[in-house]
Amino acid sequence: MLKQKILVTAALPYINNVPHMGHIVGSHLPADIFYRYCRAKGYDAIFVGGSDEHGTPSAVAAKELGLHPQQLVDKLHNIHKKVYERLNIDYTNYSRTSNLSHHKTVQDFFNVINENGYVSKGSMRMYFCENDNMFLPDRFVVGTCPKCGYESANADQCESCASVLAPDELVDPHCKSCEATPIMKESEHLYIRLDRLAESLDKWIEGNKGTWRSQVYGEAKKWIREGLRERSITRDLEWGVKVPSEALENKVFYVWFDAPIGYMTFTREIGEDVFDEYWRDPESKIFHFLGKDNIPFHTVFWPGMLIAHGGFNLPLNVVGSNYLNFEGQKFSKSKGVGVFCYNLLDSDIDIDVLRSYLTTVIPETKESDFKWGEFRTITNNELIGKLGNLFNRTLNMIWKNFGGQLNYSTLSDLNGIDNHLIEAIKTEPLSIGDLFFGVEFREAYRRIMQYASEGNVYLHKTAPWNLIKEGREEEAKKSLYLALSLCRSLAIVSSPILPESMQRLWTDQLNLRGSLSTPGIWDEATQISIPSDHTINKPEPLYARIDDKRLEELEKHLSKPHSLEELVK
Ligand code: B3M
Ligand code: ZN
Repeated sequence: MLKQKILVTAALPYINNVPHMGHIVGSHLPADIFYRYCRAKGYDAIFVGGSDEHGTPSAVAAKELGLHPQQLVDKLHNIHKKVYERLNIDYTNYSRTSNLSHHKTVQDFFNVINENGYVSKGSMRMYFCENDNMFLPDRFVVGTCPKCGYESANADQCESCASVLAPDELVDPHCKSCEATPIMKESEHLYIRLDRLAESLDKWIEGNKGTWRSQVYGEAKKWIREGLRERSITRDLEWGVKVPSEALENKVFYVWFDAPIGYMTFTREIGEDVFDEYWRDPESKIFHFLGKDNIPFHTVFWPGMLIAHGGFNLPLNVVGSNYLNFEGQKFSKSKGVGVFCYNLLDSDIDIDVLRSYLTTVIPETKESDFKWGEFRTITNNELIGKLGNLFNRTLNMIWKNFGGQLNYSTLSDLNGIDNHLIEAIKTEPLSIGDLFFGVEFREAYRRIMQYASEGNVYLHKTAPWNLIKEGREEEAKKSLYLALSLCRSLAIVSSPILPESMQRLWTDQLNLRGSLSTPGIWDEATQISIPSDHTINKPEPLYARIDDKRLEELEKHLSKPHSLEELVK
């Protein structure tokens, strides 16, 4: 049987700053957990992403710093890459849109949709700053959002209400660099005929109603209902992917035209055959993970581009999330409100402890909040109190009373309590797996902790320490053997969230062979198969409890804002 192909992507972060915790919980982390699960389940999965280096976000930031955009993105790309590595985000390929291979892919893509009749040319009135003698696309101009009244909206999208704007819609616009009020000037541009794509897009969106999160479906439908118009796909900028000159001279593509094609480029960089397998074979499934403001681009514009091109798979699921706040406020670097990922690079924080907490605040449907107090509670009460505690108690008893070796295998004299645990081992990993595949990460986390609690209850009820004292050694061994089997199962099912510590437990303490990243390992979590003569190693606590002092230390270190100047020095 052919293995199911699954392509996982995380939204390509703009390279005008370092990653923000909101991006981590909104795309990179859930995509990583999902990918790790798919691989463990034995699907043929790959995970691609990269830096979104074009467009006005990086051009504006570079201008402010007096750098060429290329210099800025070179520095920042490296920082981004390191931060994702530090967080153990297991990209198969984390690349960048400034690669020449990407430019070529974008131009070829454009040529096809142009030939297919989905591109039109027209003249558009655009903001132009007479002072700076330049057109002011997207983030080169700020103004008031016509939809929600937010005063620092960018020309292509309002950060506050996530509305996508047409290039001339801002109220009271002014030039970002000199504050002057721009004039309107005619410029020739290319448009994608979304109006002609509306019907097929709507049909496709309807077909996904049951699969997508309801807010993602709702957002997509809202766009269709409001009526799709042609949208400009070019900009008067030097930084970006050049429009082929037969189509239009001296323009680059709009960053939201080139960026999603990056998912293709980065797959193709792995191999041409890999590209065909994941993008052309209709059996393959594509999952995009992204934040709230990226939803319209992934449910309407990007699929519209794919339909206009033809021959490629559309995403199966567009996993859009909501926003993350910080202690009840919006993240803000200028106000120093938040947790800033750059600080992870020189922090000794245990990444799995952080991933554990972050998983519980993935804003799957509603906005959520990063709270240091909760970080401590989740770590001490859930991660350590439930999971770590079960590992510790079980392994310590085996270590201290039996020298690490139970010499027990024939499961005999099973009673109701034993059978209950055996049943849980047979079924829970499958339910937890379904939650991961259904992108319900918070619920998966809760179920894992509940599964660990079953082990703690089992130990409490069977009380092997008493059995040992009473000389009922075989019964004590049976109880510890089953608890050990549960620990092994838990290591597998927790590994998508806690990859590093579970591997440490697996190798150093459980003394089991191989890697938890082995494709297909998942179903072993339902098996009770530890050999009777297996010997464990000396147990150690996996995680350190967080006390007041430690919490304060982490908070202080990770909340330090850094200016862009300092980062690109
Ligand atoms: N760069 C927006 C962002 O960083 C944008 C995503 C592109 S995904 C193709 O939030
Ligand atoms: Zn100006």
